[in-house]
Amino acid sequence: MKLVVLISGRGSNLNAILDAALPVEIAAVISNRPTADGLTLARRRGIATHALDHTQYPNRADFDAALMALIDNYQPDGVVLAGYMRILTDAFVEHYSGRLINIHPSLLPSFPGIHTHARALAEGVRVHGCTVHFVTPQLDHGPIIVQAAVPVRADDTPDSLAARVLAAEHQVLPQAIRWWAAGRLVVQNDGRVNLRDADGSEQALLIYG
Ligand code: NHR
Ligand code: GAR
Repeated sequence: MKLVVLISGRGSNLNAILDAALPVEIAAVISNRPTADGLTLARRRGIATHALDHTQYPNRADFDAALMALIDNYQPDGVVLAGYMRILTDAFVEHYSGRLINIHPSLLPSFPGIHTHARALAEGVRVHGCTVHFVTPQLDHGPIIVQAAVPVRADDTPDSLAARVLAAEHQVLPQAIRWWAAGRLVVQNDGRVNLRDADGSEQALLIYG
């Protein structure tokens, strides 16, 4: 399976994908922010990188069209949003329908969008986490592939909670890609994801402590 990974910043999820030594080819890493540390990390590993600066485009449609053209040069089987911070147009999402997944830092459908950790703390939830899902035009509402739950502690700050969730992200995103590359993910007609030949509760990771 050939993948293109989209990032916006640090790239720790990208790093987790690379460290997992998955049976996939990461053909390119693209960031909408030219200064993203994840680009440096990818370059060091000999992966083709591109910075496509969204501030240089007049609108989202033009930016996404350029992004699509860049991605399609690589003819990927899949595109992974790994900390990608720009909302994508319907045209983009439809072009990669069934070939686009995202790691989101909350237990969807709770807390779609940004600033998820601060919002989770403000609501007083006791369990938080992350979700890998197929991307659909409706933001953070696509078919759920896998989720990981982590406890929220009384003394958590958005940063301490984000760090706990991030460690969980680094486990479930490579796992989701492994399943995807093995052809085990089937989006059913009811919009739910079936994991072929699953032997239990593999699609839920529960972290205690
Ligand atoms: N696009 C679509 N159509 N559907 C999804 O499910 C998407 C998507 C684009 C990105 C990732 C998502 C996340 O996991 C994602 C899912 C960015 C924003 C956002 O508000 C929201 C959700 C996600 C990514 N971005 C602002 C924007 O104006 C910019 C915020 C910033 O730069 O800090 O694009 O959370
Ligand atoms: C991750 O927590 C990811 O879930 C989140 O940004 C972080 C990126 O970290 N994504 C979003 O918030 C998408 N809106 P990374 O660059 O180190 O992988």
